Amino acid sequence: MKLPFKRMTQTISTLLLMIVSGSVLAEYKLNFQEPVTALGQEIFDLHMLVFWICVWIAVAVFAVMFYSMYAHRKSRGAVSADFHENTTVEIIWTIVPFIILLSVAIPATSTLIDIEDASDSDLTIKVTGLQWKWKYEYDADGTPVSFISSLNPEHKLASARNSGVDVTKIKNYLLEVDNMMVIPVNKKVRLLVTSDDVIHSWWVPAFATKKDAIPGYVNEIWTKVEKVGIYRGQCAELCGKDHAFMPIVVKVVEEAEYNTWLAARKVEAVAAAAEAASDKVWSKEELIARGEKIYMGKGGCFGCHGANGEGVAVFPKLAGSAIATGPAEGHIDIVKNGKPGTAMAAFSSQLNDLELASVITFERNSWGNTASVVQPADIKAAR
Ligand code: HEC
Ligand SMILES: [Cu+2]
Repeated sequence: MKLPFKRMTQTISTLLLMIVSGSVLAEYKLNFQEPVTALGQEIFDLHMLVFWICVWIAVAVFAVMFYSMYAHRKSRGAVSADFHENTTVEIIWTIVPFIILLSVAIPATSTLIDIEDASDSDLTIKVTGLQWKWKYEYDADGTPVSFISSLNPEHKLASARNSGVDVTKIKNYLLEVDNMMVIPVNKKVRLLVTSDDVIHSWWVPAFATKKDAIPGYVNEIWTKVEKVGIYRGQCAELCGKDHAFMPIVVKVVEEAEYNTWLAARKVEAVAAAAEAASDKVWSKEELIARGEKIYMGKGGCFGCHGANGEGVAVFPKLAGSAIATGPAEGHIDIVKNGKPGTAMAAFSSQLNDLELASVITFERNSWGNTASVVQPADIKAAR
């Protein structure tokens, strides 16, 4: 009995300390994030309108209630009225709520129509939720440019129990990605949101943009950001073990900078496709070096299999594992096609042949594993 009570008092005093201490107060802010889109402002204003209507209703109702309890109390000899069916009262309590409802419904409907209106957009980006990262696809004058945006691995590693890292010292903790989504300022950007596995939700509070990413459906939203800057959000739909680790970072830049960025991405995309398609035979070292980057980055393999192949929680270790040290075919098969019904996804849609060969070779030749090298040609043969 004693211990829980002590813990409870400790928790309460810690909470009080947190509220009182200045450093926490500095980050403690009520209400929505400051909107940087006109639509966000509209939603914010609607929210404030409804909020104040609720506040004034509460004030009025409680004022009447407390006054009545005080003024008509029994000790003063108050006797309850016993009238039945008072037409005046009934008309008032029908009309007043009706007016209140109208005053909310009209602005709410107009805002809702604006939220849904993705017409006349300047560009379209496809956003796909994956466990646990986001994929962004752009159209660069007919050339598809796509990349995966995942949590900075250092943040992920720091988040582990006993990591020894003081996460309060990490800037934008768990809100930092390797590849930011980039959009131009003052342009209407249409987003087509979907998912490859479970339901996720793409949410950037400063834009007031949020939409569920549902496998098999393509949902449409739009945003038009009026201020250059970096904005952060998160997946807002509980989507499994690493739900808390799939942040969204959007960099809003001037149009010229956006065009330069997209052009550079286009060159990269063309080069990567050519590289993956070539029949080049890569050295083991080259493949391992590339593979490690994919393991720790784009592939996100370390999130389940551990930075040192040691396995995380229920996910299998790869150091010395039967598949990672066995015949290449089995290893290629599980990484390409995944294992249905488990958390092991099919990576053939996320990684090209060269990337698959690299990450597989890396796993086969790290943490004490010494298995065969896998070339892009081997992956192609297995496709
Ligand atoms: C979301 C968690 C998750 C991620 C991310 C993940 N895996 Fe897996 N992986 C699993 C699970 C679960 C299994 C076990 C499947 C089973 O039941 O056989 C597995 C099995 C494997 C195996 C077979 C291990 C053995 O010997 O049984 C290999 C190899 C593998 N994964 C490679 C990868 C690679 C490469 C990546 C990154 C491109 C990756 N995994 C990313 C969850 C994950
Ligand atoms: Cu998610």
